[in-house]
Amino acid sequence: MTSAPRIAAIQDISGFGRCSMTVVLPVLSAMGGQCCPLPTAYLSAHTAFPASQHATFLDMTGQMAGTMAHWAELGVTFDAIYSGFLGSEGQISLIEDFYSRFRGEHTLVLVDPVMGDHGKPYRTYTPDMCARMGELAARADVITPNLTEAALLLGEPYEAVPGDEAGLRGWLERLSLEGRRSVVLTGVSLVPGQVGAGWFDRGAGRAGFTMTHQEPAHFPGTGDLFASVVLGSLLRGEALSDAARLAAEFVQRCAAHTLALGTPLLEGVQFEPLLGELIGR
Ligand code: PXL
Repeated sequence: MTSAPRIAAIQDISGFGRCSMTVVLPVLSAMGGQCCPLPTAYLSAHTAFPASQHATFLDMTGQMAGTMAHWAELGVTFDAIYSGFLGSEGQISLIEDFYSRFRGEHTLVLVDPVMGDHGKPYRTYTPDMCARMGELAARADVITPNLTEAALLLGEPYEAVPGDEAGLRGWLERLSLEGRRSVVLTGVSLVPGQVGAGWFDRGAGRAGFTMTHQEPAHFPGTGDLFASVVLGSLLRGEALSDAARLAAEFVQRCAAHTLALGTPLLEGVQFEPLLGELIGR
């Protein structure tokens, strides 16, 4: 009996604004995975929308331990455990418990250490929470930080982000924790007009870069789209460098498509019409 790779998706659900669970689920399904959602929080909309007295945030920490116990009772096993935006610091200990129960010899643990962007932490991420995120990420097989998150993980100021290839290779190696984990660093730009990712593959013991055309806009949720494609690709047995290239190119095409359609940037990229490109490759 062969079945689709099964992924525990530990993410928030944002009701409006494509990001986290509403991106992770369709992308991983299109790529042939079976996603089991473990929601961390329900928000009326992602936090990049302007603050509003009507914005809701339902912390779902209270559901997590019971869900894990039920899944353990059902004998569920996972090929991957993928976490992203977290609702509270307490959830990090619960994810560590999740690893203790469900991380098998062949389970791929991907931590997208979602903490901030453009040099600033998201408004719900306290310094203590960022420190704990670093501890969680230390246990991952693969991490997918953006440059802001990479600086936070390395304890460097954002201004220290290297602008050249040699400096970025140095950061990739430091982020790999002496080659113990693989890294895909997003939002990297080496030449004007191009953006992409730097990667360190712990299996191959080497680093490299994949670049695409830089679209003239920034959309929330593209980090989640990127990390989901990387995971889907790795679960199909593709190399990390190929996974990074597929993700960078797919995100670029979704951004270009969305810009052509002209919908509001805060709604995220319109990946839906392009999902077919990810199926059965
Ligand atoms: O894409 C990261 C993300 C996920 N979930 C929520 C967010 C953000 C980024 O702003 O607000 C709720």
